[in-house]
Amino acid sequence: EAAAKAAAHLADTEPPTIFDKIIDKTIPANIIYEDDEALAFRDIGPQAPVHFLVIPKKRSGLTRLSKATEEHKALLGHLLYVAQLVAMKENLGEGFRVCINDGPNGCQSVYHLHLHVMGGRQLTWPPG
Ligand code: DGP
Repeated sequence: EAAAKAAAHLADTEPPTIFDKIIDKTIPANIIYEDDEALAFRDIGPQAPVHFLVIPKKRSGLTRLSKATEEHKALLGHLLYVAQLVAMKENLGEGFRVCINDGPNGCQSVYHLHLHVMGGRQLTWPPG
């Protein structure tokens, strides 16, 4: 019963997104990293010479970062770890930026948690 409760707690209440089709490979994406839990692929509208997204393969209720619960802590850590792993593979040793847009004020457009990783040029601060 505890497991069922946990599953219900993590259930998605919002519809699937375009990222589900990228995960199941029914639409193409330039995938640059994949493991059991995470996928990284190049953003369709790059804002820097290198711009990729890191997403969980199972959304697990994480339509947006603000939906995170205790159960998501290990996955969140893993996504951040993958972000730097792939950044290093992409030769971003001079520096890069990791960004998560949350909700309307954060300009989030796809409701499946994703980390933006951008680099390959001098980035400016603050972002708009
Ligand atoms: P956000 O605004 O943080 O929700 O960013 C969503 C990002 O997803 C945006 O930078 C563009 C990217 N994106 C949307 N649809 C696709 C797609 O079909 N393929 C790829 N590669 N990226 C996509």
